[in-house]
Amino acid sequence: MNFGEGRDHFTICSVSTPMGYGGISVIRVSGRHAFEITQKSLKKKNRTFESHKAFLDEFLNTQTLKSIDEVLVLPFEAGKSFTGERVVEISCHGSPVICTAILNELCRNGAELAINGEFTYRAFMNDRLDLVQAESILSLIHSHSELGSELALRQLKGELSSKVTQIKEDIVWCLAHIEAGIDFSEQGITVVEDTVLISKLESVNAHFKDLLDTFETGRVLKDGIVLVLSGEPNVGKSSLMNILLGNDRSIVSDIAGTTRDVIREDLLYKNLKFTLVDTAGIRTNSNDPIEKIGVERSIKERKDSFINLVILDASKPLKDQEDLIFKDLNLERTLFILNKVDLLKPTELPAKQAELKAILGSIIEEKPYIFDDNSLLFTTCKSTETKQLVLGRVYDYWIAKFAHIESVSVSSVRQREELRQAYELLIKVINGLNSQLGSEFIAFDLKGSLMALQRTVGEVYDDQILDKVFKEFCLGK
Ligand SMILES: Nc1nc2c(ncn2[C@@H]2O[C@H](COP(=O)(O)OP(=O)(O)OP(=O)(O)O)[C@@H](O)[C@H]2O)c(=O)[nH]1
Ligand SMILES: [Mg+2]
Repeated sequence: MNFGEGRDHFTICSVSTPMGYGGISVIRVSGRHAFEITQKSLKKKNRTFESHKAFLDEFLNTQTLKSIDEVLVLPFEAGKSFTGERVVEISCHGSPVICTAILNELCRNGAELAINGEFTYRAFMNDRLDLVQAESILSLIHSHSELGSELALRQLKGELSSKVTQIKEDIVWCLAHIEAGIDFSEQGITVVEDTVLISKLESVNAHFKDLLDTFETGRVLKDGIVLVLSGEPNVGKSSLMNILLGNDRSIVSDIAGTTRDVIREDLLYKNLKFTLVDTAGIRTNSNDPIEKIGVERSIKERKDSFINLVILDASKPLKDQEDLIFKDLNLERTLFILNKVDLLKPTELPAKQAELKAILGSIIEEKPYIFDDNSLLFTTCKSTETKQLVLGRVYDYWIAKFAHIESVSVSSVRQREELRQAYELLIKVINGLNSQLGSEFIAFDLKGSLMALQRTVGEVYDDQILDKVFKEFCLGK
């Protein structure tokens, strides 16, 4: 069954605040009969339900005629509510017992219990918001940081949707002219020159590319920054993890191979969520099967990180490092940390830096690697200032390199996939125009691109997509 199938005519109800004990709870009722259903259980009969005007009343059990609670009732007329239908919000005292009793009563009066996301689904169906905005509500509820919720709010206000709409309008203009050109071709009339179409579509594509490039930013704001700490055993990965977190989450010892498994912990820094991942020390000469599994996991984790923090022991010759430490490393996203500098004299640091550059130069022969000074940091876990040093560098340099946190961004995989499809079809269209491909073929691809854009905002949709989007919502939303 598809989302909400056959339920359109139901008046639905649900608790919209978390189920638990608190100051108040809010129960939402939405549908054509929301006012009548609520009225049936109110003590005062024949109330006028005026939109946006709250009133106090007693909510009764209609069978026993006993009062369930004193409630504040806030009606919304159809067209003036979140769902677009008649809505009543009932604020009662925050108790699961009271909420359940009120829900039972509403159901007895003719309402149905809502399913997850059904209120937002109705808002979408009644054109109160588009699919991007519906998804942003989910992001807003689940965002882990202030910056994440800012992005979601900007999307909810329609910033991303309006960018998509601008692109769509340009494509519609081109499509209309191409189709008119097909109609008039027999009379030998040229409606628009190909050069005009090409230049218009190329400028559309440039905007498009910028929008697609924001995906990483969107993910960073929505899901946070994953930092994976890897390196040989005993270099101080777990010590650094603890310093960054400000607590003793990982076990630290001078025994090589202390950390066996992957340890994850979140922290907030400058309103962004970071996920730190401590891993088992990478070495190849161990016969311990459990440690070997740990090493495999460390290497896998590095592939999924936003930034790799590769920790090296600065007090030892760097040339003795396992080659594996540098293998399959995405150098564009690697910050080398030379730890334990407290064991070195400050005068020794430049030589260490040169040593690392030489190693990287010799190991990464196939791809010439330009060593950037921002890719290296000297640290000691003996100092608490190390936290600011590491996170500051990641934030100021690395995040700025890959994410533009001020811009509106695409944040869901679904949106990105639809937009990418639209973008690729547009490139095909431009190539077709450049090689004088028949107008019918060009129009076909341009329509495909337009459809993908319409799917992005939900102007056209398939039920499976709606199912996926709305089932992620919590009950009462
Ligand atoms: N002098 C000094 N010792 C450090 C520093 N950082 C860590 N250590 C010590 O180095 C040893 C190993 O530290 P860990 O943090 O457990 O190292 P690890 O990289 O997590 O090691 P494994 O879990 O075995 O892979 C401990 O005795 C730490 O106290 C540092 O900056 N300076
Ligand atoms: Mg460790």
